[in-house]
Amino acid sequence: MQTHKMQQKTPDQIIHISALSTIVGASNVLTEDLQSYELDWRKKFEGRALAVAKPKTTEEVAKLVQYCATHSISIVPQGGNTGLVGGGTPDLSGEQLIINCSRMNQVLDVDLINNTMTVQAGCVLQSIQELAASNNRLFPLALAAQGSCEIGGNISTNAGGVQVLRYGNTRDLVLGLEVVLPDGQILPLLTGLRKDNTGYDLKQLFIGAEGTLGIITAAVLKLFPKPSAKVTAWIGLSSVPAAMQLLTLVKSSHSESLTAFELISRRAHEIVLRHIDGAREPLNETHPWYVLIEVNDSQKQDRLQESLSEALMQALENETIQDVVISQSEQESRNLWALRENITEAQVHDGKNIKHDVSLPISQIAQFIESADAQLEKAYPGVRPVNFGHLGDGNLHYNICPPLQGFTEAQWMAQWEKVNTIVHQQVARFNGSISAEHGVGQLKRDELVNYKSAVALNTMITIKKALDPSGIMNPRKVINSA
Ligand code: FAD
Ligand code: 2HG
Ligand code: ZN
Repeated sequence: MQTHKMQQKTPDQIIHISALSTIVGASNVLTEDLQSYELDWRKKFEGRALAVAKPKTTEEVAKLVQYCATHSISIVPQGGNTGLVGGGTPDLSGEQLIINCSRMNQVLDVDLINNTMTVQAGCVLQSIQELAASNNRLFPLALAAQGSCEIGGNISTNAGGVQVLRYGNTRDLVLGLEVVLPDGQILPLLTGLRKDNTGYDLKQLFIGAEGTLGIITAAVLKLFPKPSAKVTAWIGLSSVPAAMQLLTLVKSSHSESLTAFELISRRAHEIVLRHIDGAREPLNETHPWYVLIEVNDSQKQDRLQESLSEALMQALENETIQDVVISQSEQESRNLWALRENITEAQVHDGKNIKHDVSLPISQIAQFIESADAQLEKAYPGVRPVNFGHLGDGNLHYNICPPLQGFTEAQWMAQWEKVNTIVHQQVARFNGSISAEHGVGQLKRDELVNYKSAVALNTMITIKKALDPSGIMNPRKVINSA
């Protein structure tokens, strides 16, 4: 990786860095080799920061923010830096302070009667899942970046992932929060109460705010019973309408046991087979579409396996589906999941693509795909949509690769806005949203004004100005409030 030398600092900046160092310790204010903080996961957004401060406690965060507020220094909160919309990347000014929460990784409490876990914001998602499991509980937020994303980042993006169908988005998994406001005050909402109607539910403002309203320092998370049985199936189908029919069928046969219903196009699957070591074709023949289903429950493993087999045999008989393999062990389940979860990583190796993270009424998905495919083909003959996503939630990752000939990577990236416009106009036509789960960040900020009502945008700006009148907290992310 290319290293970046420290930019020449002005006398004022040197004073700031020294003052910040007295708050968190000199070794926790980084000013050199910042690329892993200044560049986003996809290498699409890159900025230059004044420094990266790495606090350990809420009090340190509060002092850092107070200092920044007093000296008009803009702040970019950051967790694991796996975000896909540039929300955690600073601008190019070299004047913004990244406050990275990774050292705030303490578990503060596990309450097995209230079924809650209280954690600092820098806890890595996978470590939270593992601690829940070791206590015979489930923390159900799950996504491919779980080994490096942090709960503060998950909450700030209201992350979705692969179990939303059963357990909801991150918003549904948070009972309480502690937040440092843009003036440095600590807002104490760290409660594990399941009922609290004492006025506005303030925590909701910060969930999904992408760090624009304050820095989340800790959270109380909901835990669930750990399922005793889990079955995964990989299914080959001929069309998206067939996948939608299957969704209806499995919802009625397995109702709340259905935790995941993921759609994968043949093109997405081929990319994984091509680029991911150990990836194997699970079915004998190829199919235009695949669905990965997971059901879990507190019944016996063989009973759950039997009931899912029965439902899928019925779907085979009536030709809703063409073929199916059902996991017989935890390892087989993991292998099937790897085929789904590695799509993003495999796409990185396959060349640059133009991403879309859209949500639609589930009933409109097939028509949306047909219509968006047709519009893109008209504009770019031979274009290759790589379609996959959380069909059970109506969430598609409709990522567009260029035609095989005619575009260099740079030329294709230059089409980003035009391709976005074509796709997002179809999203609007079918009453969808241009950001289902990844957020807005800088990637979709300017486009948002075309798809959200003026009243909604103005209400967002009013809230931003009320909480952050000097605009220091992650400025120019999500909305332009200046
Ligand atoms: P960062 O990237 O560091 O930050 C994200 C945003 O949150 C930024 O705006 C940042 O300013 C803000 N922020 C971070 N920490 C705080 C804090 N403590 N207080 C206030 N603001 C803060 N997302 C999904 O929803 N579903 C998926 O299935 C999914 N799969 C992914 C798969 C891969 C391979 C990758 C690379 C990403 C995926 N993502 C997915 C996107 C990403 O992982 C999530 O958005 C994740 O929640 C970001 O967490 P993070 O800690 O990396 O946050
Ligand atoms: C997923 O569902 C993530 O795997 C990433 O949300 C989607 O790469 C993407 O576009
Ligand atoms: Zn996703």
